[in-house]
Amino acid sequence: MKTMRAVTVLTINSDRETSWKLWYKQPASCWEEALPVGNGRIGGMVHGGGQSELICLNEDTLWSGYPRDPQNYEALRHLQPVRELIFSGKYKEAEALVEKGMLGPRSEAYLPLGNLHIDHLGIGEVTDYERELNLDTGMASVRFRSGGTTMTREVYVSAVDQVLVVHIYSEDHSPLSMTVSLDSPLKHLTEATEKDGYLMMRGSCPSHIADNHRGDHPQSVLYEEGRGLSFAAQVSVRHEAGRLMATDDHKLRIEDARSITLLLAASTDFQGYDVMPGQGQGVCSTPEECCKSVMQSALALHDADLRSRHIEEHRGLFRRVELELGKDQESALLAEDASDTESIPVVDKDMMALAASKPTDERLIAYQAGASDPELEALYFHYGRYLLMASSRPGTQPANLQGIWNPHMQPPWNSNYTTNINTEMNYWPAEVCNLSECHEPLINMVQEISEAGARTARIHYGCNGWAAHHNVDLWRVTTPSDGSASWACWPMGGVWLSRHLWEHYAYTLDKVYLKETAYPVLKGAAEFCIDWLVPGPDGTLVTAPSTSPENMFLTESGEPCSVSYASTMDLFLIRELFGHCIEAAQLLEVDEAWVELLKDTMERMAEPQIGADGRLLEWISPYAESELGHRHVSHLYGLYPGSAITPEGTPEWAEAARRSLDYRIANGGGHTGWSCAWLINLYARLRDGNEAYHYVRTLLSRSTYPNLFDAHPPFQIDGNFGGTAGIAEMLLQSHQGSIDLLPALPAAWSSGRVTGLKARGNFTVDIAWENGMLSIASILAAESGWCKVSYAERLSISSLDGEARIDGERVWFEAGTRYLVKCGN
Ligand code: FUC
Repeated sequence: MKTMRAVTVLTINSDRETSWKLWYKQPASCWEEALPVGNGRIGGMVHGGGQSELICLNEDTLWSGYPRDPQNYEALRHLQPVRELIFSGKYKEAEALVEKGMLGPRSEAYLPLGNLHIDHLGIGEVTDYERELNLDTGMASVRFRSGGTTMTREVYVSAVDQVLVVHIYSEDHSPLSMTVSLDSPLKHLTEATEKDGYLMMRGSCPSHIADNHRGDHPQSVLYEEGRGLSFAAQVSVRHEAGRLMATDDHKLRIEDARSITLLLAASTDFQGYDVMPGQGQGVCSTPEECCKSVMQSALALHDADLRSRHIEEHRGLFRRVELELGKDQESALLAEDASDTESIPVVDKDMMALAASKPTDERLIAYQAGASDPELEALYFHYGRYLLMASSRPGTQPANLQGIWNPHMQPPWNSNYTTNINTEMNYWPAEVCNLSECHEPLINMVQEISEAGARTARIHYGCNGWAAHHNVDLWRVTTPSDGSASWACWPMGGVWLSRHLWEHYAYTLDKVYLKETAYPVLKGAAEFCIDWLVPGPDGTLVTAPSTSPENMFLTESGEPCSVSYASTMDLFLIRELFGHCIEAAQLLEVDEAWVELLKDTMERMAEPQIGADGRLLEWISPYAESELGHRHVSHLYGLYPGSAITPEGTPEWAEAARRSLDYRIANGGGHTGWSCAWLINLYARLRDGNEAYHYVRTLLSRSTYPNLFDAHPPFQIDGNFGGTAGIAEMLLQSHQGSIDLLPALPAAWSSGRVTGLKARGNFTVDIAWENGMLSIASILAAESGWCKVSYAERLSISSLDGEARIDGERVWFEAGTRYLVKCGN
């Protein structure tokens, strides 16, 4: 590497109006066609009907249940017998004993808040209909002609002012008349108040939602006085001209207004995972009071102010990243000319407009039929970022299985936090896609389950530290769920989640956060693991009982079984956690003796194995698998999201991982949305851009609803987030202590550019490429330090004003200085 002449990077100037929009020519005919809006706390699914609008509503603390003690005080009685059965090869008996004596209750469920209905009065035929979701403004809108005028409805949820806003107006101020109402599948009462022009819905949540898949539970939705959350939603109407009245059926009726703005506030009395509903010391005494106080502040703002405050805040996050995936080879040309100025390419607006000229659902259908549409792929990437912003913001609950959008009283898998892949996948894009603050709700939840999980570690397993299992809910349940050991018997939930606390540090380098927030949690998770590891049959330290999430092997007698010891995933997870703890302790200069204990434990631990056929084994022995194409690929954790396996550092393991992956897929693997999204990331880590791209295509064409929500099926949001992370991982990696540019660029994206991605070490990275080769990259460091930059070819690197300090393969990055990277000497 050597230096090159000074250059200037031009600002990228893409046409956001066309590139960041989902749009349709007809209203949603079902929930999976409606468009999501949200501020991390309040969610809406906008159906966009012409005469009647339906917005399905959510509030992120609206769950069934209450703080209860889910610990199974009998579990520990069975631990030693289970281990003895396992170590004597009696896996089936061990599994039966786990299921009989060591499990706990199911998690509670995330519930819908209700529906906002807007029914226009006196509207005739609707023509020239269009609706859209503009990712750049965070607004859904509907526009159509009726009765000689054009009507528009805009919907957004403001993170600044904590209200959902619906603004309705007609082009020529033709009079608007409509009724507005609220309802809910939960127990509720609605009141319409004419004087101040508002609706108030008050309701209560069930104390428990039971699994009723087989339809055999006569009381699967249980209400108990004093044992469920209370909630309220308030809609206030602001209208220009006209009249407002309350109707006998608890609606508001507005007649002949020039424009109408509806503001919706929502709240529950949730005040902490361990606080009994109604007994907290919150800012407001009731959910209704909360709504009123939020509403009062919002009503003090003019419509235009509410709108601009929302858009400004939204864009502050959304516009950090841009992406173009070579929609047209020529348009992505590096604008290099004879002058001394070099630039990252400017978007060709005409091409963009052409790509976006088809409605999103039609584009998706064409894509499913094999059309190439890299702009749709870029839109999908941005949609994942949008969805994270809309479902996870500082101070809110983390994104659950459905983000924050759920219309069901008994949602699939309780719409909970499933931590054996799904919850973590939701946050894979958070750091790399420059939405670090959206990671915060997950980090808070992990802190809380580290408190709750200390009891589980002690009561279930007699261990120090803290443990969580595969399901977590609003009440921070950390015990195993009921059901099959294949999912329930997995005390590694806390270990995987702890990775996210480390990653947040690795990207931000925030040492105060590391010391005060991350390290205590990581340490507690590691303390549990130290106690959980026991000598196995050959004397190495192993986990027992151990499962490989949801998969089963065949016992000698051919029976499917999930329980054995030292599953490959456990070994990768624990080693990685110990590694993070060692690094953190050394950075913070604490716990020297404990670091030695971790190192010694790692040396004594069992190692993942490679089988005779060259595949990375999923279990400690080469058992036959009961489902060859199982959707989970837990044993490949070390390849992604972990970084123990890399083609450069551990080529044998990388080859073994690839063989496992190929085999899994050849037998039908990757068949759910999230499973497919995982494959993108895994192949990206194997630096196989074309295979990774194959699964981008599969995800979009096979596992995506018309509103671009991920289809497990049914709707589950993890695939959206995993897909977004996978696209980023194809363009930039930083898990090996270096900034790796275009590590898995597929032939299909031969030219393009991305700006604003983050690399570990708090670097912001822009990359442009042409004909499959790096054209130019720009790297901006937030902190000064040495870092390697790598690419398939030799690179030259210089700061904008000249020289760069180079030491072997490393470059000195001066904080705040932009460095340019090009191919060549
Ligand atoms: C795990 C997966 C399922 C589903 C559920 C929410 O149990 O195996 O496919 O995603 O979580």
